[in-house]
Amino acid sequence: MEMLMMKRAVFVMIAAVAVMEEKVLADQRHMVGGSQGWEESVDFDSWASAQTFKVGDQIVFKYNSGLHSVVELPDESSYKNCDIGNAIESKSSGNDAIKLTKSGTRYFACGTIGHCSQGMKVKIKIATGTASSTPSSPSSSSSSNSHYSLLGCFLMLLPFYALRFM
Ligand SMILES: [Cu+2]
Repeated sequence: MEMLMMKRAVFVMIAAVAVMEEKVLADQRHMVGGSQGWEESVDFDSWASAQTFKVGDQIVFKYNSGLHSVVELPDESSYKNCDIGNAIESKSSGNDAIKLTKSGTRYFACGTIGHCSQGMKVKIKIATGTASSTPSSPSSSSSSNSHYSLLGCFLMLLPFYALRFM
């Protein structure tokens, strides 16, 4: 009876590790502004600084399409000055997913008059590979992937070692 429960516990631990690993490696979707979404009252600077954006991830803008929109601005100065007229892309469905296809910085703002200057804008800094990898080194993403897998194997073996001493 006890043995069965232990086996179950081990199985659950292995499953948890597998799920964790999946989460680390999979491309992520970032809901801009968190649960509040694309809204004037959100502090997008602090939202963005708590996120790690990497190539392959998506950012999703959810908002009331009658009130807001999403425009992408080409550079830092357009972003600072809220030059909506310089927009290189605009979306207005109310549920817009944008794929981060390469590293670098991208600038987004609301296209509604006055909203950008009220703070409805966000700067997305996209890292190459995972957070800890150094940009410009092409092998970095694969090496960090194998690092995670090694960690996963180690964690999977742990419960077996623990069982021996029970
Ligand atoms: Cu707006």
